[in-house]
Amino acid sequence: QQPEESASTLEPQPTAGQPVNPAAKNRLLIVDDVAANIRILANLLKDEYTIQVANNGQKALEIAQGNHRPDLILLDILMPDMDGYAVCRELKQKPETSKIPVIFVSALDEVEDESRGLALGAVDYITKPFQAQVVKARVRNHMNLKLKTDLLENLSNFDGLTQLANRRRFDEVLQSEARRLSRSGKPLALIMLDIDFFKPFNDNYGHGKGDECLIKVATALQQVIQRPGDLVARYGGEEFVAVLPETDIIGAAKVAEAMRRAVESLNYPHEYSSIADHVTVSVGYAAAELKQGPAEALLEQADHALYRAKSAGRNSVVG
Ligand code: GH3
Ligand code: MG
Ligand code: MG
Ligand code: MG
Repeated sequence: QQPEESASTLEPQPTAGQPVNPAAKNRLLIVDDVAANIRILANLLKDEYTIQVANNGQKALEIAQGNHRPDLILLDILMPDMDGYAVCRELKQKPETSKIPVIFVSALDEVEDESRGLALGAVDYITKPFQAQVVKARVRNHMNLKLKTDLLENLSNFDGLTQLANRRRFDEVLQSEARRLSRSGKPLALIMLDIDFFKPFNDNYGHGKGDECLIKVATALQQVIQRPGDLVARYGGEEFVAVLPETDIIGAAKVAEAMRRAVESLNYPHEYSSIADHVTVSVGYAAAELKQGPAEALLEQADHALYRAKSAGRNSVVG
C-alpha cells in the first residue's frame, strides 16, 4: 500500500523560527524515483513519523518549501531529471529549507559519492541495501538533533513570556528589512509602544498579574499585525515594537491607532492608572525611505514620538 501524503491533514507548519507544537508528529520526507524503495522506508518509519513522499527532485523541493515543511529528508541520489545531489544543493541554498537535515540513501557506495554528499551539507549517508534497524536509529538520532536545534533557535528568537519575537530577532529583522528596502526605495515604518502606568499596576496587583497583563497585551498587538512581513516584538519590559516594511506614514498611523485601540478594547482592569480604569498604551510611530538614513535613526524617531505621546497625556498615538 502506497504511503499517503498526509501533510494536508496537519496544522500549517509555523514559519521558520516560530514555536513548534511538541505534540505534533514530526515529518519525514522520503524522496526516491522507485515506488518500491519508498514503500520499504515508509513502512519502516511510518509509526514514528508523518511520512511525506516525492518520486522526483522537483516534487521534493516543492514539498520542502511548502506549508508542511519536513523535519528531515531521506534523499535518493540516482533519479532521472534532477539527481539527489542537485536537490540537496538547492535545499541548502534557500534560507527556508537550508536547515532541514538531509540523509542520502543511495546505492552509490564509493568513498567519492559519500564524501560528495556530505560536502553538500547532508548530515548522513546510508548505502543501499541498508539494515532496517540502523536506518531507524540514524533517522531517530538526526531527528532528535533537529528538534533540539529548532528549540535553541526558538529560545534565541522568541520571548519566553509573551511568545512574541524578542529584541534580538527584532534587530535582525530591522537590519535585513532596512538593507532590502534601501535598495527598492520603498518606505519602512516603525511603531514603539509602552504600557501606561505599568509600575503602579505591578506594585499593586503583583508581578504575576503584571506578567498576565503583558501576555494579554502581546496577544492583542499580534492580532493587529496580520500582514506577512510585518513583525511585532517585545522590545523590553513593557515596551513593544513593530516593523512594517513597505508602509508609509499614513499606514503607520493607522496600525498604531489600531494597536492602541486593541489594547483599550481588552478593557483590562487597572484601578491604579491615573487616566483610566483599564490598561492603556502610548504609541509612537515613524516612517521613512531608508535612503535618507540608517534604521537606528528611524527607531529613535519612533521612540521620541512615543515620549511625546506620554507627555500628551498617554493612551494616545503620536507620529
Ligand atoms: P509610563 O506610563 O510613563 O510608561 O509609566 P510606567 O509605570 O509604565 O513606566 P516605568 O517605565 O516606570 O515602569 C515600567 C514597569 O514595568 C517597571 C516594572 O515594574 C514593569 N515591568 C517591566 N518588565 C516586566 C515584566 O517582565 N513583568 C512584569 N510583571 N513587570 C514588568
Ligand atoms: Mg533512484
Ligand atoms: Mg517603559
Ligand atoms: Mg510604561
